[in-house]
Amino acid sequence: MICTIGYKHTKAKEMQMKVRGESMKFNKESFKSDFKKKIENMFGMELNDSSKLQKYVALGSLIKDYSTENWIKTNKTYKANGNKQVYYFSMEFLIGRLLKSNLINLGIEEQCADALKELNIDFNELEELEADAGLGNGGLGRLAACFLDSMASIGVPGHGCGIRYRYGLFEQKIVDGYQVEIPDNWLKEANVWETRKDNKSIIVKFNGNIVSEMKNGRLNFTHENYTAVKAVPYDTPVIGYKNNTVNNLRLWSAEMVETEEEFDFCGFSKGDYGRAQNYKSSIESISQILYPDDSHTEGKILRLKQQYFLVSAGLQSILRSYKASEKSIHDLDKYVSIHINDTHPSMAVAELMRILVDEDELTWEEAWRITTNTMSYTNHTILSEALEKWDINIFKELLPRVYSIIKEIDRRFKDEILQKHPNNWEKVNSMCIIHDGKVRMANLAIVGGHSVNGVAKLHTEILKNRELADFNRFYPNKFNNKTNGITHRRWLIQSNPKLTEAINEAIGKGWVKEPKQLVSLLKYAKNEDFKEKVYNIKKENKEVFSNHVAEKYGVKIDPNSIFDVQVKRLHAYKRQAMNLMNIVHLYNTLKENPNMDIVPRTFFFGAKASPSYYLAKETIKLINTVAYKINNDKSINDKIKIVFLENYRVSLAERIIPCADLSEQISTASKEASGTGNMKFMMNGAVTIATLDGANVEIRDAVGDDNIVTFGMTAEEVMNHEKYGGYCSRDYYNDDMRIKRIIDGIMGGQFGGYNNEFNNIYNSLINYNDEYFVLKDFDSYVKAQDKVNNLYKNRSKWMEMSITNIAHSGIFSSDNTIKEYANEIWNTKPINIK
Ligand code: 26Q
Repeated sequence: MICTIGYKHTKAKEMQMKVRGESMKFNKESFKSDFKKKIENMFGMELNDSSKLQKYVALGSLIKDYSTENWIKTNKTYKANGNKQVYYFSMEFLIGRLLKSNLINLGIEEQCADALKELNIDFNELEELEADAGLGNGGLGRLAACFLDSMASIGVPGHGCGIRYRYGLFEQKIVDGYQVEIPDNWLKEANVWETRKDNKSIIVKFNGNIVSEMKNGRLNFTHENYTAVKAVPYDTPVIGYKNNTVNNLRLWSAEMVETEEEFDFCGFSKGDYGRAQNYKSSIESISQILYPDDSHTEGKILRLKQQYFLVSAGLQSILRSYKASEKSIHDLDKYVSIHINDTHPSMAVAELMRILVDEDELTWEEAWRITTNTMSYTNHTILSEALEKWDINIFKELLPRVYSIIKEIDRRFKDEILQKHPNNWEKVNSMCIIHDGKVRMANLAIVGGHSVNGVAKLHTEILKNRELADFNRFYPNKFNNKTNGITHRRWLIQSNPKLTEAINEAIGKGWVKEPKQLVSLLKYAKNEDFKEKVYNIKKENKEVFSNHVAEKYGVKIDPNSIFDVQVKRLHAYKRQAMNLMNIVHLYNTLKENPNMDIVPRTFFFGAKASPSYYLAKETIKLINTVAYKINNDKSINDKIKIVFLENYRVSLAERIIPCADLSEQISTASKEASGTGNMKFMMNGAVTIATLDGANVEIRDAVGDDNIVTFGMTAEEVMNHEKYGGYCSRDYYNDDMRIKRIIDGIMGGQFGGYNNEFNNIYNSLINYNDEYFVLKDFDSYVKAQDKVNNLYKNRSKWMEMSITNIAHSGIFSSDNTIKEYANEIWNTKPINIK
């Protein structure tokens, strides 16, 4: 369905005033009439004749209308006041759905739901029609989305800049236990939130060659014979929470240049139309798909094209509007901050240099001052296989001018190193940008900006003291920590309305604007009535979800069982396999002793595996294989069940997290930079079973040892083993009868599966010496799980833990994180939109 959005709706202006209570009050009646008119205008029919999809589209479009006036006003205010603007450059924005969160942020959710009810429309049904905007892989992409929500809600002038992928992260189907990937056609229906801005298109240039010539004593560079790609922006309003602020998310789509004018500009003559047509599909492919990988860098040319496409379109567009303001280009860093989300957009450093030097004719030194003051970079990983490196030959050919600029940055940087450390080539090799035939993107991002931050205290310490220690010594003031956060609006208010209400009744609503106030809930952590209330809310949530599981998966689960949840991308370091080993161990024990006194448990997994990551896919198959056997084994009296949740995504996270009793955060210490799921679970009253990794450490510090169950090696121990050896996983297999039985059982067909089906898992655990210390941590994990079982038996104690977790979760609101970014990195202040 194609949808045209006529947002110049005079009614919208009126409504905007009503929403803000400026003249008449927003009320159900006016909303109903707006809604009916919207259906008539968009579809030429009456409400009663419209389909559910049409109702959803009209509703979304109406809500967008309500935000339009403030969107314009916000923009105008920023321009008039000359406020510093932040641009968050990210290859991923994992947004999910916007209908409900926009209603909540506009403060009209209840009235709209009531009004729809009166019209006999089920709001929840319409909500389900919105496709998740799955333009991200996992944590990094979701963080970008939480940050947008927080920037707008605090009033920080901050905007997203990304790619409008035609297909988001693949849809996962489980067929016979295997993951099958289906293209995510999220734009099949209408995307009601976006506005295409043709008139703001940008030309991005690839390939070709560079000609240099002396002009007025200055060497000028011209790009010739390039391939031109038109970048067309699609803007989505980012609505702040009841504060009139509407920021912008600008996503770029790659298109073929079409008009004769554009065509000439691109260096084709008219007769070349045929040749040019051949480029069409290759050009459009740039914004066609999101790379479904969250840790390996494959070095694919198309990915490099995507990165430059984003960076060049984004920067050109920012500079175009900056120049229109008539401010001096020399002051750019006073008015603009560009934040680089991991190394993926780190070419922004070189691209800004190119624009300032080649187009604005600044000196190299002045351009460098501006660039480094403008750019800042967040590192999200220490996994070496995830550090981006591009082959110089690929780079040179695709981006000749950008490559020569990187070479010059690198040359000057090497000089600087040698000046500080004469003849120290080891230092040069460790820090320089171009090395061993590759461009090291992290090095470019570190050298080219004024700030490098990690995403949790532990992670930042590891960066400073180990992975990037040379850089930290070289730039002692550049490195800093910004612990991740999550938006409590989506992850509590929106996804768990009953818990929200209980909190409001107990401590009032102050926490909504100031999430740290949740700590007042501590007063209720020992209050038996409140515990009972929170317990019952969790139980109701679990009941609803149990019905869904019965319907969708045909598995009957007990809402009174412990809901033990591990949902996140599938990766060896996240150790879903260890979770599964514990389940198999429990099963083996139960088979021997069916009357064993354990609280019934339902183990939930949800995870997508990168399509080329065989070990991860095999792990999914193993989980499903074990699940099938255990779920159908009557002899264990339904004590344990396993549910693999298909197609884990933002909207599914919103449903399962409020049901969780236990949050599984069991990565090998030092490997998970932060984690953000851990924070979402905690905020919804789950107790965490965790290694001391990423932000788990900060969660432990906040709630205290009595309110979290930790186990396993420390990061220090892991890193020492990595450095000095001394671990032999085969010994654990031979010496621990539980481990031997589990692995032999799986490999010997105890659960089914064809011969050698789980060889990759076996090899990684035994023959390749278990890189992620699964067997080494197994015993302490089993003990921790046993502790959970005992704790849960004491409901009063458990609920005290649960409430204590909710109470301390306020510090993990991304509002706090964004305030720190704004103060300490971007040097920008929140603005009040009247
Ligand atoms: C790179 C090159 C080619 C293709 C794909 C990629 C790629 C894409 C996505 C590499 C990495 C990612 C995503 C990484 C990610 O999500 N990291 C997570 O970031 C979270 C937010 O900071 C942290 O909480 C998690 O700990 C971290 O794993």
